[in-house]
Formats: sequence, structure tokens, C-alpha cells
Amino acid sequence: MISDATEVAARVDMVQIFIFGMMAFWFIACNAVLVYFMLRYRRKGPDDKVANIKGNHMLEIVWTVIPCILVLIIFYYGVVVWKDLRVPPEGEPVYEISVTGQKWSWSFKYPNGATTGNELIVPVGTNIKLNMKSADVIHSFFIPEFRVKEDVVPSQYTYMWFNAKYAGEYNIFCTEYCGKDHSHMLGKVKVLDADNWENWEKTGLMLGEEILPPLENGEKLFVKRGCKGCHSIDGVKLVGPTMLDAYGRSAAFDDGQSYTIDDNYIVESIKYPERHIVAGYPRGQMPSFDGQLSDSELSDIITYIKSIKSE
Ligand code: HEC
Ligand SMILES: [Cu+2]
Repeated sequence: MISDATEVAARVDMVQIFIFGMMAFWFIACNAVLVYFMLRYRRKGPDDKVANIKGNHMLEIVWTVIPCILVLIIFYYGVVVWKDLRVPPEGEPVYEISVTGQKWSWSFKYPNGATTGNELIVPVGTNIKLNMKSADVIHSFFIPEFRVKEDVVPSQYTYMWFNAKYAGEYNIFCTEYCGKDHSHMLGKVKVLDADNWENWEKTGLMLGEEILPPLENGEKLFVKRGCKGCHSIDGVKLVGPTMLDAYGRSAAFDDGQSYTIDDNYIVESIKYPERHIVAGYPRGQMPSFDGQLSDSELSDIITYIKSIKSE
């Protein structure tokens, strides 16, 4: 694992090492003097009279001014690096991606209209700016190897930027406790080299990856977008209803109205889950994927759900 995958990461580490080093130095120095004074000035016997010192202005000035200067150095150094961490380099192009956090996944939307879930795809060596919002509660977007972290807040946009030095895969964590499955709110940053990126941006495929037929693609999306975590395909009741024999199945909503699962209903369930709640299941569990799946992806998912039949 690369520990400083961005330029700024090394500088963030330097601030940390500097502050830690300074603290370690003063801790040891102060305690050494303390121990020395304990030995040097200890009372030698009942007749040992202690000098009566009333004060020393020089000494007080020194121990006020020196720590002040040190703290200001820490402040200055911190602010300089924080600015680099916060503000994308001026006058250089930035590639902007919008990020949405929702219980319990991340979705990404690119300038070319493409969307991905839990997988942030970016080109290597490019200034990337993430414009972030939350669909529900406060989350926090953290890429440890890049040393960037920012809260993702409902009804407010926040941002971060980074420039990945090396192609590869890095972790994304949600670092704000956001409910039951917070610990599963994980993602990956895939940093692609120039060729791979160009290909991905044009076709949505990695080099060497093939276009899958609808059924296989639907199955892949069902796993990748996290549907499978809540919907079993073997009849078991998880958070949501099983998808086994779902297509054509008749059931009832929590308001008593009965319905039959067809193409339109599946699309509605995926985009606007709050419109109808299946009787016996909790409201607000099924996240909305509105704007996160293209029409062709939706139809591939329908094809896959149709195929999940018991025989
Ligand atoms: C966090 C859990 C969760 C995830 C992730 C999730 N769902 Fe759901 N889903 C539910 C719950 C709970 C219900 C039932 C309550 C309701 O109607 O909202 C439901 C209902 C549905 C229904 C209606 C089922 C029926 O029997 O009427 C469909 C279709 C569906 N989900 C498809 C999907 C697809 C496709 C995905 C992935 C793109 C997905 N869900 C992701 C929890 C989830
Ligand atoms: Cu979260």
C-alpha cells in the first residue's frame, strides 16, 4: 500500500511529524531538567535552608515568549499546508465529479453523464474536485491514502480536491456514524492511467473489459449497487423482499392496496422507493437510486430480476 498517494499527503505527514517531534523534544527536555533539579536541589538534611526566591522577570519572559513563537510556527506551518489541502491549484484545469452520500453507499456522477456506485473512477495526475452532498444524514468522505476528508451534509454542498500520483486502488471510508450499516459504507477509488481513463470515459469500460449482455450486466449491477445485500435471490427474507419469483408476484402495500410486480413497478421501486412500501417491510430502508442508474442499466436489472425463478 502506498502511504502518500498525493503530493499533499507527504506535506500533511511533515506537519504531523514536525508537531510530534517538537512535542517529543520538549517533553524529554522538560522532564530531564525536572529530574536534574530534583537531584541537584534536594534537601540534604534538617539544617539545609532553602533559598527564598521571589521571582525572576527574565525567566518568565523567556518561558512565555519561546512557547508563543513555537505555537505560532505550528500555526503558520499548519495553515500553509491546510491551504494546499483545501484549495485546488489556481489556473490549472480541474475535473469535477459530484458525489452523493446516502445510507449506506456512495454514488458518483461524471461530467460525461456516467454514474458509478461505491467506485470512484479518476484519471492519474489530474486535479479532481468532488462536489459533495448527502441525501439523508451527515456522512464523511475519507480517502486515507490521499489524506483528504470532508463531511457530506444534507442540504449543503461541500467539496474536496486531490491529485492522485499513482494509478491503483484506494479505500474510501465513511467516517461519520450514520446509522446501522455505517461500517459497511465502504468504497474504492480507482485511479486509471491515461489510456485506461480515455477508454473508460468514452465507453464506460476498463481496458480489457467487455460489454456484458443485459442479463449478465443486470446481475453484475445487482451485486455492485448493493441490491443483493438487502434482497436475496433464494427466497430468504433479508432487509427487503426476496427477488426469487418476484416478477409477476402479487402482494400488498402497507396501505392495503394490492399490486403486481411488473417492469414499471420495479423502476418505480428503484427510483422512488418511498412512493409505495411493501406490507411488512420498513419504510425508509430502500435507498433511492434516482439519477444513479441509466435507463439501459435499469432495463438490464429488470431482465435479471425476471430471470430469478425457482424451478
Ligand atoms: C438497504 C437495503 C436495500 C437496498 C440496498 C436495496 N433495497 Fe430494494 N427494498 C428494500 C426494502 C426494505 C424494500 C421493501 C420496502 C419498500 O417497499 O420500500 C425494498 C423494495 C424493493 C422492491 C419492491 C419489492 C416488492 O416485493 O414489491 C424492488 C423491486 C427493489 N427493492 C429493488 C431493489 C434494487 C434493484 C436494488 C439495487 C439497485 C435495491 N432494491 C436495493 C431494501 C433495499
Ligand atoms: Cu455514512
